[in-house]
Amino acid sequence: MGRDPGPPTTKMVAGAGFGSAGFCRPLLLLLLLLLGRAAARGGGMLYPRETPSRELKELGGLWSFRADFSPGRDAGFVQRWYRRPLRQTGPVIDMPVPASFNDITQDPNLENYIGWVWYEKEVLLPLRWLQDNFSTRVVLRFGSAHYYSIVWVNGVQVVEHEGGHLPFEADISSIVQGSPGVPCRITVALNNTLTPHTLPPGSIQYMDDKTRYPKNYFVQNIRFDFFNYAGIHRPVVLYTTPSVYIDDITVTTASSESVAMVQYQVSVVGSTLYSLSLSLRDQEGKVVATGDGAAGELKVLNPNLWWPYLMHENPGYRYSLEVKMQAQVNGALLEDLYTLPVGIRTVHVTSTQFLINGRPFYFHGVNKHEDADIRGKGLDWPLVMKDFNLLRWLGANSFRTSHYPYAEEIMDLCDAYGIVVIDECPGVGIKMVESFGNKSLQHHLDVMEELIRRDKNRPSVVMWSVANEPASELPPAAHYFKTLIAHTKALDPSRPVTFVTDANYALDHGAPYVDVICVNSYFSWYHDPGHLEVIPLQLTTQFESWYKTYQKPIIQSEYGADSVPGLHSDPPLMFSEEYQKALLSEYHSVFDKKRKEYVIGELIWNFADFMTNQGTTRVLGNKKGIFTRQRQPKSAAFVLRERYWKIANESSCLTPIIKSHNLFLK
Ligand code: BDP
Repeated sequence: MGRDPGPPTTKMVAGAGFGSAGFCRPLLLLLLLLLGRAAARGGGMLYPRETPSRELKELGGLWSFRADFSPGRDAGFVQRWYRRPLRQTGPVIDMPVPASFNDITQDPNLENYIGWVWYEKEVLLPLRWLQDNFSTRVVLRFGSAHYYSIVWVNGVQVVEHEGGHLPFEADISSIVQGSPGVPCRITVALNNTLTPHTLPPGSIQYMDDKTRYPKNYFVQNIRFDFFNYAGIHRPVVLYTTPSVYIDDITVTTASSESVAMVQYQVSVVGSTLYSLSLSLRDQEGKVVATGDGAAGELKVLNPNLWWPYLMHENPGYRYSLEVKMQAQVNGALLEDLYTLPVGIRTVHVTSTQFLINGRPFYFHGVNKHEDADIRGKGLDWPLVMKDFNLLRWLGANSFRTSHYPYAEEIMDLCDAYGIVVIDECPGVGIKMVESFGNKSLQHHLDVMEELIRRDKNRPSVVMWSVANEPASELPPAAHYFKTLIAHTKALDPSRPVTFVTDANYALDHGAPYVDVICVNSYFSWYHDPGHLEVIPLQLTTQFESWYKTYQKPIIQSEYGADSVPGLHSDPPLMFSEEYQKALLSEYHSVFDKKRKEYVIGELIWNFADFMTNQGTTRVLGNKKGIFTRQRQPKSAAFVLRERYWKIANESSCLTPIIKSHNLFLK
């Protein structure tokens, strides 16, 4: 049942790939030398929040920007652009942050650029951050930047980070506190080159046949199906903490109907002499439990549980855990306060069910992408809100963060609205044998560590996905996934772990280690194109083979068909809206039989159309969205909406409430 992935997705780097603007081997060497140096650091990565002891300054807006078009793409390092204002090094343009840089200008060379780009912002810091005898700590934090980042402040390198989609930060106090009143110049060098050991992997291929390609011509090969957008994709902030501060908080929850236990662990950095006190408040502001010390348990009587959307009249209930740290430093009292939203819920997997708070949960949802016109993968609030409104309109209760971690701001809304998440790391397109070696594995372990550090306290996250469609039929996949999944479970024993497969059930070397089988299939699309009549048999066989082999619950983690909006055909032909609808309906009739047994979810591919590399099967991107890239519904969206609301109404004991929500949402 494995799908032939076809030829590698190859991006021809128009203009940027040859001649004087070429990307020569030394640059790749520079990146290869750097890769791996920026391993996951210890400590926490709490989301920056304003509290009585912490201030926040957002650095969004226009930054100076310069792509390094020098032949080796290394002029920025040779000439040390970070040493002076970027505008003094050559021509700069204004670039919005957060956003991908690719689609902002009219320049195709920038759209397809591969190599180092430079960003810069000058900021003035409030004097009070700099004048209190070093008792304030100033931190510079990036929500994400794609792919490899090096950051300088006033010409001093402060952090290096490998990988997009996850946050990184640097304590810059010692640099800025020496010079109050002087603007703080933040310079970022970013490289979007992918190698066999990055996540996702990729490779640069030099085309040396002089009869067919100009000198120095190269392409970047990737084996994943979305555009490799690059830039500073998520918010950049400066925030403060006291010099002794709450570095990390870990919360896990257990509950019965009448009592819940909230286990906590708090780590403090900067001193060993401190005291900690904790209060848990409900949404009315009432303190329901208190505790102290770095680890302990809070007992909550008659808890309000965190329920998924459409499973309760008040989904997404979160308490506030207020953590207060006090320390004596040089005779002065330092106090740090941090408030963490906490949802109380449990997750269990049996051989046929996925249980949330002990009740069977059926995933009726979507796969998404962070993707939109112009901004690419940049966080954009209007788009985020529109997507959540569409999800709820659709009656979707869940999504998978295909194929990388999404912005923390998006995850916050999942927590708040009760949208259940399968949280996927950027392990997509792992197809080459060399991507299963130790170097790749070590990086993958680091990425899981960074992802879990970031999202471990989120009630919406019910399962980790360590990869999408790797070549798990290759023998080295056995050791790779055994190690990776064991590591993930050791980091977080409270959640099930999966990866998403399209391999044949009998050949998959990773499946023995997962808790839930997540399988993608494209019957009557990539296989037997045009033959809708084969779906019932092939899909039934797929489910039965997997279940017989593993006796684990199954999620149909992708299925779908491209449709060009406005293209109609009856009888349905491929790429028409009717074909997309008909294909979904064929799948649905099988899901309806198997969800009475062990199928625990269906996630459509995809929520919305999205940009990919150019290729003969892509029409301005992938068109398998049930919404267009501009978030307008195709006919299939209405089919899915009928279905999701029907399933929600059938499976809930809160039918009257859901019905009234339904009316409201209509
Ligand atoms: C699946 C991939 C997904 C693709 C989809 C497709 O997981 O990333 O976009 O196929 O081809 O195999 O539409």
